[in-house]
Amino acid sequence: MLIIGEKINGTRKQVGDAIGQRDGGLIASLAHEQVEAGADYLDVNAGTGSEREADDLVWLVQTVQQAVDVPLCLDSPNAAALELALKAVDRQPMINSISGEPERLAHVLPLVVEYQCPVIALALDGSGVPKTVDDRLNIIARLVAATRAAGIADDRLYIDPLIMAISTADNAGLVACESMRRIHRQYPDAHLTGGLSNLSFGSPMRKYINQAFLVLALDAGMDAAIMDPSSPGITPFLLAAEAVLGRDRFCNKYNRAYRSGKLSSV
Ligand code: THG
Repeated sequence: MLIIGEKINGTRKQVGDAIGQRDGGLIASLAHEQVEAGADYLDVNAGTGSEREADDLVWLVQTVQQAVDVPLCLDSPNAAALELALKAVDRQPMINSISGEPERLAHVLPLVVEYQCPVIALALDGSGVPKTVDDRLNIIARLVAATRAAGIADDRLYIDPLIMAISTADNAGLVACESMRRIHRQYPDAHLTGGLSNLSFGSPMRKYINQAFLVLALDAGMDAAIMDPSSPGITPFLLAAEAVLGRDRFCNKYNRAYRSGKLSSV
């Protein structure tokens, strides 16, 4: 599983305040914490579409890059902010995201082509949150038609079914898993991602829900998760589930983690 660390997100109060005050220390510590816990990419999200978003995102990029060496997942619907962030990165990032929203597709897709980077394709269009699995598949079909027409190979796509919270829709986990299964069958070369902890928004003891969902999502074909790798207990769970599902050759990763003491801190 490719791990995209979720914690540098301006919609979280503490991070939003740090961005506003240009408090690089807090951002650097979140970067270190997630990389030490196994993040392959760090998601950077400045917050909610303010006029300052471009400045904020570029500052986040610079601050995170000074702290750690992993590539970034540039999380913004705003093409102008993404473009400035793309100019500021040291190593090839992932773009988060394109969607079926016409404006966003028209402005962000050319950046994906120009910078040749991997991109998250989100099952969202202009008509609100898709309700059913079919709605999601229809949006993704239109998006994949657009990326293919732009010459983007399917294996550069990280398709995201748009994971919702079980506290507001009790079938949200089922819809996410079924969508991933069908996307995987239909686009076998594409990757599958999503915001793992979206599912537990509004629930108590979120880590248990995140852990259960991680296992089911892995089984449904997810191979890249936007998640918090520093959440207590999640890493042993992830490694064990990968081994159980035959996605850890000779159980090498699991055994190595055991030998280096990473399985003992549940
Ligand atoms: N798809 C894509 N990008 C995304 C999302 C997605 N980016 C944003 C979001 N969803 C994923 N990132 C987060 C970041 C933080 C949280 C949830 C999703 C969150 N954090 C809790 C907090 O701030 O306290 C702690 C989480 C926990 O308790 O486990 O909720 O869906 N493409």
